[in-house]
Formats: sequence, structure tokens, C-alpha cells
Amino acid sequence: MSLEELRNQIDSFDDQMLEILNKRMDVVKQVGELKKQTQTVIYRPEREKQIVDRLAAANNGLLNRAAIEAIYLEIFAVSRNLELPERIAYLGPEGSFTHQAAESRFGAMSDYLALPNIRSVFESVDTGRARFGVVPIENNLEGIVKETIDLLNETDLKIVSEVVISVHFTFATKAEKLSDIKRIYSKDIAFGQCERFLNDYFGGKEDDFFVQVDSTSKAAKLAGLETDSAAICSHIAAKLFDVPILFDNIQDSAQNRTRFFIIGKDFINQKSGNDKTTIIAKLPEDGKPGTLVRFLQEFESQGINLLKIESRPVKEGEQFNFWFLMEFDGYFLDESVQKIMAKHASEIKWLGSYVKTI
Ligand code: PRE
Repeated sequence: MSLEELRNQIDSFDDQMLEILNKRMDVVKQVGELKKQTQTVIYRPEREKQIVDRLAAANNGLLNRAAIEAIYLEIFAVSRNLELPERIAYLGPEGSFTHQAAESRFGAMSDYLALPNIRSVFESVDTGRARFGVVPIENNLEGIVKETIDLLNETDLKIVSEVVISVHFTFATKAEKLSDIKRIYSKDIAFGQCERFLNDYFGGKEDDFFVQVDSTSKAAKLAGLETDSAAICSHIAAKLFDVPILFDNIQDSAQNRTRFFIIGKDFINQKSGNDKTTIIAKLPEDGKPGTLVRFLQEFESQGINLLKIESRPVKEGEQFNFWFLMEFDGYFLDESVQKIMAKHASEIKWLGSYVKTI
């Protein structure tokens, strides 16, 4: 078949897809109106997961699960915007990995607000300026983001869902050839995490060849203004500032992953069947030995799999007291979880039950 004939076939499928997508959006709009009447929330991560799971299981074509998910996340984002335009606040700057995490969940159509620190993301969601916020919670190489868990303790916001993204660095430049490059912009930790690549391609360069800037987004912005410089930055930042990507995945370790929380106000997910729950536990400081051990044993006897426990200082009084952020498998209304939550009602703050992605 000729290229023209093949393209005609593609055009015809595109026409059909557009027609069906518009039909889908008609129904979505009705869902939106129903939700407005009943004052229910638009974003339903567990329903989105159910749709992707069903399609991936039923699929017998060329698309794999990741491809189906990528296409549908964009469709859901468009759907949600049709139901009610939503503003998403995230830890900026534009082009940061948090921006990438936000876009991976809310698509290209949402209204985004880049904020300078984690506290301002919490505040914008708390005051209703944004419907959802996206903040980092932990990195598998660097550990927990203390500011995020302290703010979960301080505020009444809830965890809506978790997003995990692999931290991939790209090498982007407007230079025609590597030998035209006179400087590389990036952030200190990004230089550190791409050492092997830099040695292979730019070993022996003077120190001033490597220019440290505040963020990898800024690096991309600067590299976009010059034809003799380059940036080590995120994929999204290179795209945002129109800097062609020469090499992708240049980091030394393939295992660099960051987990983010999507936070919201007054938000309760429905049970998906594969859920994780996050709580804060403030156990009595009565000086008796074994308080924490006994508390943890209750999870074992209820058959609940604990996933994480992090301690944080109370920061009040002169004692060295702690509270704990805990995560475990299960949904907060599960009988086993309810037994523990009811028994320790005054000691536990529930932060959310959401679809488990890792
Ligand atoms: C829909 C859109 C947004 C929700 O996050 C989940 C699903 C969809 O496009 O399928 C529809 C919808 O609002 C719903 O089923 O509750």
C-alpha cells in the first residue's frame, strides 16, 4: 500500500476516534452536571484506575498498558476540565520534577500554578486557590521530605493519591556539535548524579565549563538563549524552553525515583481494592516501656502489612518527644484498620487512603 493510502486509513480512523471521543465527552459532561447537583468531587483516581485496568486486561492489540495509561490520563484530564476546570498548584519552578509529576496526572489541559515552596502549595489548597497540590514526599536515594510530612501534621489537608516518577536527566542544547559547547548549566545535585556521562563526554574541561544555577529549569532556560551552551535538566524543562534533547537518561543510577503526593481539601477516595493508608500516630508519652512495640504489634495481629514508619520531633516543650508517620496496606474503612483507628481515636490522625502505585 502506498504512503498516501496508509495515511488515508489513518485519517479515517482519526475521524472515528474524534467522533467517539466527543460522544464520550457528552456523557462526561452529564456526569459533571450530576456531580454538581450532588456536590460530589470530580477527581476519582480509583475510577480512573478501574478504567485503565479494565482496558489493559481486555486489550489484544499493539498498545501495552503504559501506552493505554498515557492516552487515558490525557483523556481523563480533558474530561475533568470539561466537568469543572481545576487549578493545580505544585512546587515550582516550571519544568521541575514536581511539575512533571503534576502533568503526568493532570495532563496538558489543566491550569497550573508554580509556587516557590512546599508551604505555599499547602496554603493555596487550604484557601481554595487551587483544587489540588503536588508536593514531593520522598526520594529513594535522599529519603523523606521532612517539610511535607510536617505540613501534613500541621494542616487538615488529605492525601488524594501518590505519583512515582523516575528522575531522568536529559542533556539539551541548541549547539550543532558537542565541540561547539562552551558551558553546561545545571544544579549541583544534577551535576553530581550525571558524573559518569560528564566524564565520558566532557572529561578534562575546566571547572568554569560547568555553571551551577538554582534549578535545572533555570539551566534549560539559559541554554535556550544561547547556541554554545547546554543544560542538564528534566525532559519537561527542555521541552518547555524549546531546547533540543541530545541525550536522554544520562544519570548514573537508573534507580533514582521520587514519590509525590497529590493533596486536597475534604477529600475521601472510594475503596479501589488495592489501597494504601497514611496516618500520623501520636502515642502517649507516659514513660512506660514498650508503647510503640505494642502499637506496632496490633498491626501484625490484625494482619495489616506496614509499609513505612518515620519519626518526627514534636517541637513543643523541652522533652525529646516524637510522633510517627505510618503507612500500611488497606483502606481506612476496612474492619481491621477500623479496629486500630477506633481504639486509638485520639492518637491517630488519618491522612488519606488512596490507590497504591508502589
Ligand atoms: C471520569 C472523569 C474524571 C474522574 O476522575 C473519573 C472518571 C472519566 O473521564 O471517565 C468520569 C467521572 O467523572 C466519573 O466517572 O466519576
